[in-house]
Amino acid sequence: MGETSFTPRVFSGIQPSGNLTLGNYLGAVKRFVEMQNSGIETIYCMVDLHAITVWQDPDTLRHNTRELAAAYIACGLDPKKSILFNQSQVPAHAELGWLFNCVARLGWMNRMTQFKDKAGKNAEKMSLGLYAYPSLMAADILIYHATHVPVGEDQKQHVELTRDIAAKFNHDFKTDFFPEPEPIIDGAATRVMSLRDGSKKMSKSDPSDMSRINMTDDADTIAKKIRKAKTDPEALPDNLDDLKDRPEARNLVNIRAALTGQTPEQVIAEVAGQQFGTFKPDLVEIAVSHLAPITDEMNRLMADVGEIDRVLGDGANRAAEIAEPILAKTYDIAGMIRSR
Ligand code: AQP
Repeated sequence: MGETSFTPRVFSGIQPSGNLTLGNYLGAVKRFVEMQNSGIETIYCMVDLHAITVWQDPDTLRHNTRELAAAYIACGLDPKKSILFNQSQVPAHAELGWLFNCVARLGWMNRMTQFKDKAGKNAEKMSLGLYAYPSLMAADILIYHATHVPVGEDQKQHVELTRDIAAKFNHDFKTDFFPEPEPIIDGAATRVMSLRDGSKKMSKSDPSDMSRINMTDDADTIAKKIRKAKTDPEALPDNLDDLKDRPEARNLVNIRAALTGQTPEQVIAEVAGQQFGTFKPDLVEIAVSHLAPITDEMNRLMADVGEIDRVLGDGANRAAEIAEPILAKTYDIAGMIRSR
């Protein structure tokens, strides 16, 4: 990790906007666990305020937030080592988000590709919150003075915008109060693609359930989805360059590499010459043996939602202890009187 004068601290979050996918797991949660286990201070959030930038049924949102918490823990996040909580329980996120709405420029927001992807041709009908999403994300990170943000490839632009917001705040108020955090994007699966279309990323909100593997899928469902994953009739080559124009094949190689802890180069050396009729059943076995214990543990944890809520409440208290003094200082820098 790069040099900074701030104490290293990791923050990241995931939206409880649907089933956690294999993409979220390999691109984000698996990396969250590695960072936690490296001994650095880690804060991980279920970003429910971000989820409501598109419609969420309230009961489903509650369920998805708890299920995401269960997934975090089942994947190896330990509430004693990492701070785990849902965003709306720490109001400082929304408060700093408002201040940052007044720092970020419209032109910056207009360049955000995620808004364009999600809004498509319907930008006029989208919520104002979806447009301002990156500004709240900057607040999520900077309210903890986080220095490192593990994310998948698709979130790189938002972390870069966070750096721009920190730099502009520091410049406007002649301070060095906020760090400029670094995105941490590495590993074999920084962008897991849809199983149905190698040009689209795997996503919780894709209308096709066959496009993704959910962390709640059972072994038969995982097998069916991998068996039906779009591929091509060619055998696998002996080097990655030859997969350049075969995005679906490259995606499955990357998934196998991320699940086994190998590099894609090592995988291709192992599977060179295989047809998908051989490669896919092996991948099913690898995926099921890796994911089944996580799914079982999630189901066990979800049987006691009271305990999950207790973990989230405890995490929120610990998060607020860090966030509140940073918010108070930010208000002070910006000239707001705090006399209560
Ligand atoms: N396909 C992916 N491959 C690798 N990483 C991914 N991430 C998301 N999709 C992939 C990473 O997961 C983290 C959480 O993402 P999020 O919930 O904040 O929102 P997102 O990036 O918009 O993810 P989804 O699954 O596509 O959610 P919806 O459909 O609700 O928008 C981030 O670190 C992200 O990079």
